[in-house]
Amino acid sequence: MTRLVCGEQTVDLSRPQVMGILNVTPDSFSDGGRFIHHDIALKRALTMVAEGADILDIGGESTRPGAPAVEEQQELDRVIPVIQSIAAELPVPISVDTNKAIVMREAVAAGAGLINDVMALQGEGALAAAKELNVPICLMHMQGLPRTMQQDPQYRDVVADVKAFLSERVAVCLNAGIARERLLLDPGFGFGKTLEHNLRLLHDLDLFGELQLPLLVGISRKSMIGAVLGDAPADQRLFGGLACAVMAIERGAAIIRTHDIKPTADVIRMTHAVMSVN
Ligand code: YH5
Repeated sequence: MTRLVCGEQTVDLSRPQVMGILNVTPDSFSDGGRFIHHDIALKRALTMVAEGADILDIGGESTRPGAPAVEEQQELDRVIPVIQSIAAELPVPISVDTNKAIVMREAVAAGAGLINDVMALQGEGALAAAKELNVPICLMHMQGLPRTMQQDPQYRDVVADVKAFLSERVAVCLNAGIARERLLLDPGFGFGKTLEHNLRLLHDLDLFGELQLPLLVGISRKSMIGAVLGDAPADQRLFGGLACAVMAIERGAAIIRTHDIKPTADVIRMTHAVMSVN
């Protein structure tokens, strides 16, 4: 049985886990201005855990295509107080969705037990920070940078190229002294990928098993679902996202990152029950 040690908390990887997305950006938990209502964020966290979230992923920077970069201090101001209050109130592993070394350090000091980095520790000082912090790290693949990544992404072979990138980042981490047991991998759905690239990655997700590390998959509400379902808006992507979650788990995914906790938790339990028949 594999257990990820996330500071005070642990994550049981012998069954698929639900990572709930808690965005702490001005479009969520704010009055439209820059003030974040921490009490509302904490209530949302409580609901997410009650609905079946095994991990909460807290992010203060929008990495949606075209989103502006968030300044360091602003990201800290958004994310740290929320991590502190959730860590104090709830016995749930907290993941911090950031690519900045200073945010990683302060988040772990505030109670985060996992680093989720869409830049796979390529940011300035991120590798050294992650090594010292001694928590698990999710290394995600992205081609390009959020502002421009959806402008004509190209691959020789998307599965082979993404695998090669992740394999290289694992080697860099091992070289830096990060234990292999601390690493998780994510192909980065939607990050510098066309619809065809995303469909291929999910179709062939089992090939990432060769890397022999737990796989995290985030497809929830992403535009690949909207595109397949005839330009469905974000609030009409739930069932498409659940189909993707089932397929990801069948192909070996260990953690599903989602906005939709209860439906995803049910779908995961059902899929796992059938997969456990011997
Ligand atoms: C991920 O896949 N994604 S932030 C656009 C959407 C919907 C959702 C409406 N952080 C991932 O969730 N971390 C993000 O269209 C992530 N894996 C990991 N590990 C983007 C996001 C989203 C973007």
